[in-house]
Amino acid sequence: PLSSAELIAKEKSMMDAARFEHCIGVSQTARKLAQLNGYDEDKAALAGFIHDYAKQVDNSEFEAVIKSENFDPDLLNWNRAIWHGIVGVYFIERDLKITDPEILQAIRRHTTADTEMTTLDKIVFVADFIEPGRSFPGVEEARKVSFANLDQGVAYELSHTLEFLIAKRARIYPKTIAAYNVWAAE
Ligand code: DGI
Ligand code: FE
Ligand code: FE
Ligand code: FE
Repeated sequence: PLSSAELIAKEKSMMDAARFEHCIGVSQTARKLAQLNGYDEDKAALAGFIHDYAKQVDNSEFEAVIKSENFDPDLLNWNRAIWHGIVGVYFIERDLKITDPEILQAIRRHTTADTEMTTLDKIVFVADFIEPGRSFPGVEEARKVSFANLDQGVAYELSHTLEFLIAKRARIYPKTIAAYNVWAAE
C-alpha cells in the first residue's frame, strides 16, 4: 500500500485546488457521519477523501478504459458525471492501490446511489452532498436531516438531485431513478 503522504500527493496531483478542498470536506463529513452511525471512522474518511480521485480525468481516457477494461459498453452513452465514480474506481485501484471492496463500491455508487446501499455507501453519498464547501439552496436542511438520520439524508439528496436534473432536462441514469424509487419515493 501507499503511505498516507504518497496517497495525499497523488490525490492532489489529479485535481485542482478547489476539488481537493471538496475531497477534504467530504472526508471530514464522512468521518462525522461514521461516528454518528457506528461505522469505522478512518475507513469512511479514506473513502470520502478519494471518492472524486478521477473527477478530472479526460473523457478520452475514460472512453479508452471503458473499452480496454471491458466495462459495460452502455457507459459510452453517458458522460463524465457518471464515469468518474463507476469507471474512476479503475484509476483508484491502479494508482492508489486501494483494494477494499467496500470502499470501491461506495465510490462506484457515490454519484447515482443504488437500490442497495451499505452504511458506507450512504455515508459517502451523503457526505458528498453536505460537506462544508457546498452552498446550494437547501443545503442547511440537507445537513440537518442527514446528521439526524442517514437514510433520510439519502432520500433528501435523491429527491433534490432528481429535481435538479429534471429542471435542466438532463438525461437520468437508470440507477438514479431506481435508487429514488427505493429510498425516496412514498
Ligand atoms: O463529483 P461531485 O460534483 O462532487 O458530485 P457527484 O459525483 O455526486 O455528481 C456529479 C454530477 O452528476 C452532479 O452534477 C449531478 C450529476 N448526476 C447525478 N445523477 C445523474 C447525474 N447526471 C446525469 N446526467 N444523470 C444522472 O442520473
Ligand atoms: Fe463525484
Ligand atoms: Fe453526490
Ligand atoms: Fe464529490
